[in-house]
Amino acid sequence: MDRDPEAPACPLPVLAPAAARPAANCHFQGGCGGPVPPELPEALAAKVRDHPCYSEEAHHHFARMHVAVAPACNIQCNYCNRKYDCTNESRPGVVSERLTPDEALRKVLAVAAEVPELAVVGIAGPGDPLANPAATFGTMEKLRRAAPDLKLCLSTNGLALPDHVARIAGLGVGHVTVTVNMTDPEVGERIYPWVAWRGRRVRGADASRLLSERQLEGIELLRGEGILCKVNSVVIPGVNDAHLPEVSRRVMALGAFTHNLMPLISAPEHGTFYGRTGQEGPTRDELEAVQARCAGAARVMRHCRQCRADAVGLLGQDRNAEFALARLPPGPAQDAFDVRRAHRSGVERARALAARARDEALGRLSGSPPGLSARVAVATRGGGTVNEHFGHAREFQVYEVSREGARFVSHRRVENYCRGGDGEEDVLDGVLRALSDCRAVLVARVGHCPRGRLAASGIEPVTDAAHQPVEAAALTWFAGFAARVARGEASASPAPGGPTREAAAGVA
Ligand code: CLF
Ligand code: SF4
Repeated sequence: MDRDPEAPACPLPVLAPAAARPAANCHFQGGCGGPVPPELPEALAAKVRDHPCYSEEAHHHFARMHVAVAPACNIQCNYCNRKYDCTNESRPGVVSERLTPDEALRKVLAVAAEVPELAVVGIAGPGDPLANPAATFGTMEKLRRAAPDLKLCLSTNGLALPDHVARIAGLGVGHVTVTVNMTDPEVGERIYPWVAWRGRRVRGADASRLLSERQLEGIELLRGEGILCKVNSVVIPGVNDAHLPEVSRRVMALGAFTHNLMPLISAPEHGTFYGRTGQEGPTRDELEAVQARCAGAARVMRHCRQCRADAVGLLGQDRNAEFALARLPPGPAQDAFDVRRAHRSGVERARALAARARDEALGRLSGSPPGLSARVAVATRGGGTVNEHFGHAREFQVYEVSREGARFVSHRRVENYCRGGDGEEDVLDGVLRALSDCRAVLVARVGHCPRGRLAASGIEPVTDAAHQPVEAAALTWFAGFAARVARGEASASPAPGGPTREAAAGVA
């Protein structure tokens, strides 16, 4: 089987965060408070340039889809209950329908024909892909033949990873995520009740020790094959939050590319152990604090949407319902390679314009105070511009802006305020809570009523930046804000309002 043409021919270097220089398309890829990581070697930059999960910038332009061909799992996590037919769910392990490899191929080609942004096909469940190797690799072989330009991606708990790295490499899979919640078995005992190993169940600290050894071995083997590895960790307050910086250090030393710290999603109705026992996820502040501590050792991912194992579309979207099996054409759709190629060319033109606009905006900020910063929310539905109406937004992207640049902080999922012409006050209250740490919200349009409520809450509604590139728009607003602070017309301190656990999980 051919290798991914973009895969580097030699093993990946370990990226040491020290001695860093800014990356070409992002001023802050090191994340909150952490050192700026080194500029990516060219081979690595090429591998993440159109992967929406491995590059925050790319997630404005490129889509992923998951095919749910892997139902079984070989471990039990206390935050997981794999069940079906709950289309409002967005927890890992939850899907609406399982697919066979042939059905997965039909679905991918149907999506590719309709979604020119599609760049990556991942297998992420609903169980563990490597506990279902026949279905996982059978699907990947079909996809590799039918649509060789699509990147293949895999997400695994890592228990079986060392056994499969050679096959993963042989299929040209360029990106593998390993979920690593601990490297200390005593921490692991509180997350994993058992793992299945060679026909028996291993329990207690032995289970976590075995799992951790296999995960770390797998990560190191991936580096040896030149495969980019992202490590996902679920932040579980009081269980592993204090331990995760150590996890970051270990996995980065073994060659992981980035560390994705995700909030635990837990509620009694999910039927999970944590849900039943009242274990809560982190608040927004708690999550950001863990991300900041890990940013000392790792390139931290902050734009994860914790997608379902059957998600389709840009990361902020899920278009899976449009492509349910019953709605697909009976035969394979005609592949749309030319459409995807045209989209990629358009993205490169948009990127060049955005970079120029950003640099010009930064140039105008050179006189602003070095310690001043502010958070800004942006309504966008993709394409890297401010292009969403306030009332239609189902999420806002939050940036921390200063004279150094605009750094992505997190997304805030909300209910859309505008329902058929009328806005609902309780929904608007939720949006205001979700944006409570922001000084401005950049939108394409906003109605009279929410405009007043936003302003009264200390959040400036801004429509001047409609259809402008996001970073340049945020920096331009910040230039005006800095001038107002200098004249004593605005306060430099952040907006009042506290974060909530729901906001940390992306729910307003
Ligand atoms: Fe899927 Fe994961 Fe590949 Fe992305 S998701 S297998 S790396 S293509 Fe992405 Fe979804 Fe977060 Fe995963 S937003 S849950 S990080
Ligand atoms: Fe669920 Fe994934 Fe954990 Fe398996 S590895 S129990 S599918 S969350």
